[in-house]
Amino acid sequence: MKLLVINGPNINMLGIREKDIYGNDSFEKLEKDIFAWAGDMGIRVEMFQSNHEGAIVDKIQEAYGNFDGIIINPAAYTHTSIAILDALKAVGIPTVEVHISDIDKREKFRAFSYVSLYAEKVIKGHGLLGYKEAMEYFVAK
Ligand code: CA2
Repeated sequence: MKLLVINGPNINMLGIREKDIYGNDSFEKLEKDIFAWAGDMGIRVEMFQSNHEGAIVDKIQEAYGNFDGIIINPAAYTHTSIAILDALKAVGIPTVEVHISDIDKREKFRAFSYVSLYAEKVIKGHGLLGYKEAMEYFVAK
């Protein structure tokens, strides 16, 4: 099984500020953890991070026919991007949406997610372990 893990804008800044919300771990630590978990689970993962909406749409389109699942934390684009929602719908790849924080318990504008209209599972507020949970979900499927 091959999964594509996509992280949106500013996730590469993890561990630098807002540690009370996103924790102390860096983005590099998250990448290392994801590859280690993938090794343990016997699956392959590719990781992609971008601060640009169009680049994320391009990556989702390129995933067509090449991945069994997508794990996506669209970050701020969660709440704004119909383009990312449409790209996910266009490729039809099973998708799990992950949020490090619990977006339902923060500012009102974070509670709505376009991507949730497509994602078959949404994991929020479980910190970086949410990505592991998403991987386990695909393995169990
Ligand atoms: O909780 C999540 O995973 C989010 O997707 C993270 C996004 C936020 O816009 C979403 O509403 C919820 C933010 C990504 C990281 O932002 C940082 C800001 C400052 C310092 C480090 C990271």
